[in-house]
Amino acid sequence: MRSHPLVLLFACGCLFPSLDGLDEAASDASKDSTPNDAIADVPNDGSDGCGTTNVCFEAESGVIVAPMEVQDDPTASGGKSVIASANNAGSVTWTFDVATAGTYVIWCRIVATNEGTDSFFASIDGGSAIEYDTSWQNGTTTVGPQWQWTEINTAQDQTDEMLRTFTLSAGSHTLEFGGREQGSVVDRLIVTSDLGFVPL
Ligand SMILES: [Ca+2]
Repeated sequence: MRSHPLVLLFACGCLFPSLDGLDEAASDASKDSTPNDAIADVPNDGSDGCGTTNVCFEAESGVIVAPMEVQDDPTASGGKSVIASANNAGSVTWTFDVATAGTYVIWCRIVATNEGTDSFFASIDGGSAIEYDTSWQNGTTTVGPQWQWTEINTAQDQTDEMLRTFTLSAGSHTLEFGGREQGSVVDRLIVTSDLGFVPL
C-alpha cells in the first residue's frame, strides 16, 4: 500500500470526480446485458464455500491487458492466478451477473508477500477507481507468502482502509482491477450479498 507520486493523483481523486460515483455507476449497469461466456463456464467445485447463491469466478477468466498477466500457479484455484507485473499499468476486467439487486461485497483470494505488493485500483461498472489494499481485512494487515481472502476495501490516505460495499442492480456488471503495485496477485473472486459470508 505504499504510495507513489503518480498514484497520489488517483488516490486523492484529483483525476476522478468522486469516489461516491461508484454506486451511481452501478445502478446503470443493467443497461448492459452482454453475458460473459468465459465466466459463465467456470465450474464451481464448492471448495471455497461459494455455494449456489454467490457469484464466484477465477481471476484468470477475466480480460487481461498487459502488463497484467496470467501466471501458472499450482497452489492457486484452477492452477492459475493474475499478477500485476509492473506498477500502475495493465488491467484485468471481469463481467458477472447478479440475480437480485442489493448491497454486495466482493471477496478476493490473494497473496500479499509484503506491503509493497498488496494493492490494485478497483473500479466497478466504469466508475471511479479506488485503491484496494489486498492485505487488509477487518482492521488488520496480514502479509506473507500464504493465500488469504480479503474483501475489497477503500484505502483513505494510504492508511485507514474501510470495507467497500457495492449497490448493484440485478443484471450484468463489470469489475476492473488496474495494476498499482508490481507483484500484487489475485486468484479467485466471490461476489455476495450475504454480508456475513466468509470464504473457506
Ligand atoms: Ca485462479
